[in-house]
Amino acid sequence: MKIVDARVIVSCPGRNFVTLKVVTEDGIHGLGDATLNGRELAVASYLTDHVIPCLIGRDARRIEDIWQYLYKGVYWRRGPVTMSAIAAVDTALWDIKGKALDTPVYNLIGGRSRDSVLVYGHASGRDLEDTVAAVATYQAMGYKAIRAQSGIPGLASTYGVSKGDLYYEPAEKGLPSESLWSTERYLNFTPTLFKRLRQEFGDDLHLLHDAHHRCTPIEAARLGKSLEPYHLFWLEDAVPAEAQESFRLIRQHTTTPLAVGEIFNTIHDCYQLIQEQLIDYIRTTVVHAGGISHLRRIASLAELYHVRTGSHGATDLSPVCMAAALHFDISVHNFGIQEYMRHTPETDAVFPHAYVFQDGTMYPGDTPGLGVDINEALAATYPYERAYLPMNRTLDGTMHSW
Ligand code: EZ4
Ligand code: CO
Repeated sequence: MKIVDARVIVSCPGRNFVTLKVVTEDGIHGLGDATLNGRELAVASYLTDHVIPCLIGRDARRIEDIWQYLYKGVYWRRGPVTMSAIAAVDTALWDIKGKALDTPVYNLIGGRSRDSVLVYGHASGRDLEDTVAAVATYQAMGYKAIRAQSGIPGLASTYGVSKGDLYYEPAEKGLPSESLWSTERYLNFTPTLFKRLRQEFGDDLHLLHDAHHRCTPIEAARLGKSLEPYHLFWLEDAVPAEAQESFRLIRQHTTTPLAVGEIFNTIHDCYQLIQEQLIDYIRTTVVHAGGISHLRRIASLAELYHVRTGSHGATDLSPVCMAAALHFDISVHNFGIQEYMRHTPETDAVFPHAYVFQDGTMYPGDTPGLGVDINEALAATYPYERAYLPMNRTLDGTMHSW
């Protein structure tokens, strides 16, 4: 089953997506997401200029060999650009294998371990009251797990807070904007928010929170400790995670469950966190951590240490990644939760898919392969538009961790 064609499709149906389409001599095609927020064209070039020429003529059935060929066979290993490109190839090959064998991808990777996949949605508001209302809206939509982010008193804008509608897209067209940040104000306000949410919604609703890598370890420890009475499902990205040992300090001070890893690319970024049991959830994703094949290796290591999966699923992870994530989630034993930020109707029209949301959970569908496709003609009507996430400075103008 030779690969006869592969091409990269860049499209902007509301936000930029990079999609790899691989075609075999039998006429089967597979898709892989290769979107790297704000650096999309780097991955597109990596694939088009350096990977695709080496793929043509290879046997699409040899997923593991092709993964190792693109990883071990190349001098430059790891990094988000490389690993997103490898992920796209790997995902497309699993899609092809499923179609060739006429079965959903989850059946190729152990079969279903559960009936459906628990997901969490993003509720946010400009202030506390607004956030309470947003959580109520998500609960009414059926969500059993909700991430709550709020504007902070004294700060003009806060990352993660929607401008008010369901389809929140954090990347902004044009050059990056800059926001002002104060960890002190954030740490003073956040326990008040969760106290109120527990009063309002009771104990059963799962509440999550994302600190977006903005605290130092001791600040994160204080945050985790101050949130303990409100028993969060998790506190995400409490610190920038280049230094895995930062989590030792946080762990010594708090029982709030910790999640990290949406920007990790390989098992090498998280094996220490997992083996020392410094985290509870690993957030690596199909698209940014080397595809379904590598994500399964991370999950297998995590399972040994009681760490569960909680893959990133923001809007910059395309419906192709979302479909692949759901096949992974439903099959892997130590699944925890899946992030699910709804894509816009424009995006969903470009990527018709079999997965569905119902009662706070998702199901990947039973279509052979991943159950997702791309409408190339429609994709072509949305050309690439430069866009970035906002940046962050402290109140005195110093650049702060993203
Ligand atoms: O900042 O997807 O958990 N979700 C998040 C997202 C990320 C963006 C980065 O590309 O943190 O909003
Ligand atoms: Co996050």
